[in-house]
Amino acid sequence: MRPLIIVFLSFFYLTYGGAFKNEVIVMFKNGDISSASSELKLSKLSVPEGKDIQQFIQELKKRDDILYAEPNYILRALALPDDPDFYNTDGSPKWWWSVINAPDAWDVSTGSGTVYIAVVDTGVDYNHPDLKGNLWVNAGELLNTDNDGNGIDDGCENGDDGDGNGYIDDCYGINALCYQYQNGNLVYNNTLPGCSTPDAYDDDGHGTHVAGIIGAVTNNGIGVAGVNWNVKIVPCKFLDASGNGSLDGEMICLDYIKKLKTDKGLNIIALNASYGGEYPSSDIERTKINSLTDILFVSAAGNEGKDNESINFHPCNYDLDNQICIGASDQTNNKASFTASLSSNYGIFKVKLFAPGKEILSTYKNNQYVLISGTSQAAPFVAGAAGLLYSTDTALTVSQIKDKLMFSGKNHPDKLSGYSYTCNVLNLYNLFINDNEEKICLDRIAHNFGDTVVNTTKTESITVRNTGEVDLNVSSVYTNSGNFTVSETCSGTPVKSNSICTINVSFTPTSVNYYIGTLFINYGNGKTLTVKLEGNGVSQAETGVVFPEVKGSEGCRLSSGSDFGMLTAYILLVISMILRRKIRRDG
Ligand SMILES: [Ca+2]
Ligand SMILES: [Ca+2]
Ligand SMILES: [Ca+2]
Ligand SMILES: [Ca+2]
Repeated sequence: MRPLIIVFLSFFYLTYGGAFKNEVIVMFKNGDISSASSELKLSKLSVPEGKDIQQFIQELKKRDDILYAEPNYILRALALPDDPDFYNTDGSPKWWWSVINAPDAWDVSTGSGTVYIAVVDTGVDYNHPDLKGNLWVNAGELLNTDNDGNGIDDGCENGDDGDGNGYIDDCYGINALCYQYQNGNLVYNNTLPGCSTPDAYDDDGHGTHVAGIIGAVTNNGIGVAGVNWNVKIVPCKFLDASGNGSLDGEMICLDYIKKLKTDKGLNIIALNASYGGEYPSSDIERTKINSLTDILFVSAAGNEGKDNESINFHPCNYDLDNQICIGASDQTNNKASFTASLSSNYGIFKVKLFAPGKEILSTYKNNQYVLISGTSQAAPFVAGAAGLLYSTDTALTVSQIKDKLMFSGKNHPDKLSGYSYTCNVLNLYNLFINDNEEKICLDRIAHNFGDTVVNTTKTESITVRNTGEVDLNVSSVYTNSGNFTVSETCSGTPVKSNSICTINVSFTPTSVNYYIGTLFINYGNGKTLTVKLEGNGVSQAETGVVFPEVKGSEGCRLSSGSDFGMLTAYILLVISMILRRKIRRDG
């Protein structure tokens, strides 16, 4: 594909641009191209200072001795990995790699072994051959001896804190289930439930799957590809062999990751949090996440098909500056359905970006590969993308990385309006370009005004957000029905990136009738987004029903008093990991 595109550009570069150096390649006529033995003589000329490359080419073409003159186009290695499970049987990449345009992104960067990403989860199978090379190993804990010959470095099983960082035998991260907070201290106790190993060995598989999406060893001829071909994954386990954990375990992991960054200097730039639960906002959890300075906390939106604007889903809903919450999309860039009853959670403020999360193939415990669906799978695509972006520019701040991830995504306002803040789906290649596509996202894609008395008016505001990196230009807004009228602040004035404008739509039924209409929003040089409108015209008599007052039930109210011992309450709340549908890979 790529060579064909380059030929195309060489004919149409005046219109289409294309990447080239400020140099011109010329082919001379005196090379006698009719002679098969003759070499075609080429020369590379720098464009003279102050001269436009197109002008320079036109001048060269007028010379009698020059046959062709063209810009010196930049060609890149066509990075496609050799991992067999990167491809479908027909040779095309798996859909999720195509949707996020990974092959083009990998021409720019395949990651860096000096970039660290934390996976706080069920652990990681650190013996998996498709992960091992991309896992961080705590060298300070190793003794490089194996006196009992069991294949495990003695430093990883001698019960000593070899590097003095406060954690026993943490060669491959820690298992937070082996620790408990006592009087402000963290105490190690290997008899605690779930403490099968002191390190973050994965006895479930979920964390291993997440880690493979972020950074399976790629182009190694086996298994799957990862967003980063090179990266260092730092695991911390707080979810048990059933995928369940609690807030105290999560806090132990967040402390551990923070210490590795501040005390050991590991360049951890993102933390993947593919877990969550419906529980009230926790000041402790919020404070700890917020204290992860210079680390992007990537959380999953949840798998219950719920609106996170109306439920307490945490940690997604903290919506902190150093946090980004991710929904799951499918092959068609729609909000993903996982089963008949389960689908991605959503939210017009809380869920910032969508990423692939349906039947994703990745690494699994015990040297396996499996397909799993969920927002647990979507989040690590984004955590991985943060690492890939950072690998090309280590001056980027967390806030810059977050903005780039959000606003460089591929815009699908017809599918994701009402479901996310940006209506964008992660796009790896766009991370590396100045993306000048105009993007839009509405807070809904349809509105029903309901019963409305004839010849009265109901008005509803629709919020339009610019979710691209350039100004949004709305050229016109109108409806196709006189019963739906518009007043708006969008057209005529450019809307800045991440800013909003408002469209007020009014419904005035003129008879007892059911009305439908369409709102048209024209933007971005020829694009149109439509909103479905409906309303029911009723007579005054039909609306005369008086509803009885409904009183809240005292018994159902949640106590929020501090004397209740909220920390204890939270710790008792089970945080379950976000998934549960596993599909064993055939063969
Ligand atoms: Ca040993
Ligand atoms: Ca240690
Ligand atoms: Ca040790
Ligand atoms: Ca591989």
